[in-house]
Amino acid sequence: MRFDVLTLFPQVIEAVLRESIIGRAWENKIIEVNIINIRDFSKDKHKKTDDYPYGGGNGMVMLAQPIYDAYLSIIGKLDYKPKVIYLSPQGRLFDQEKAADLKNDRHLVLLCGHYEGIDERVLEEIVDEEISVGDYVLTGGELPAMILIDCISRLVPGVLSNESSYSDESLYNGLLEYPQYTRPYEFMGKKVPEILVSGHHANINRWRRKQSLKRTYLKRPDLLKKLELKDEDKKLLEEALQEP
Ligand code: 4FV
Repeated sequence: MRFDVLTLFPQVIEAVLRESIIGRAWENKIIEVNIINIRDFSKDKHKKTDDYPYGGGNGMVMLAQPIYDAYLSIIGKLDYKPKVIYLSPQGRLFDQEKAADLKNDRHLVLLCGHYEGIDERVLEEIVDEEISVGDYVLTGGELPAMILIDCISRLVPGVLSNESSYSDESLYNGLLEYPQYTRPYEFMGKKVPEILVSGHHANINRWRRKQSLKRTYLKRPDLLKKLELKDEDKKLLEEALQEP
C-alpha cells in the first residue's frame, strides 16, 4: 500500500507516522509513505505557497501552482493515475467501511489543506474524492491524512500481528468491542469476570458477543439500527439487558 502526502508541514507527518505499528510497517516496507513538501514546488522567489483570497475575506488561500507541480512530480513517474483525496470538512465522512474500500486502491495521494483552503481550480483539476474525518474545523489536513493512513494501514496484511487483530474488533463487524481485561486477576478489589478464566472458549465468545451487543445498544444504538441482527443475537441482547 502506497501513500503520497502533499503537505506544507512534512515534519508533522514524519514525526507521527515513524512511531509504533505504522512506523514499523513503514520501516519493513509493508507500507510506503512519500511525504512531498508543497513548498518545494513554489516558483515564487520567496517560496510563497499562499495568497489573499479574491473577493476579500480573512485568512489566506493556498496557491494552485505549487500543488499542481507537486502532483505532477508524482504522476509524471507513473503509467496510471493514483486516486487523489482532498481532506476537507466538505468531504464524505470517513469510517471503517470507507477504509476497507480505500485499501483496495493500493496507491493514494492525500492532499492536505491549510489556512482557509486551496484555490478551487487545482482541486477541480486533480481531486477524485473529498473526505472528512468529522464535522469540526481543524487548522490543517495533516491530522486527517494521518488518520486515514493509520486506519487503512491496519487493514494491510502484515501490519498488525495477526489478521484477527482487526477482524473481531469494534466496528469491523459493526458492533462496539467487548470489555478487555489483563493481569492482575484482582485490581482495586475488582476481579476479572469468571467466564474469562474458565478456559471455555465457546462460552467466552458467547459472553463477548453479548457484551458487544449490550454496549452497542447502550452507547451507539445508531450502529445497531444499521445491522440485521440474527435471532440468536436478539436473544443474547435481551438476556444481556435483563442482567444487573
Ligand atoms: C478537515 C476535517 C479540516 C479546514 C481548513 C484544514 C481544515 C483547513 N479535513 N476533515 N474536518 N480541514 O477541518 O478533513 O484547510
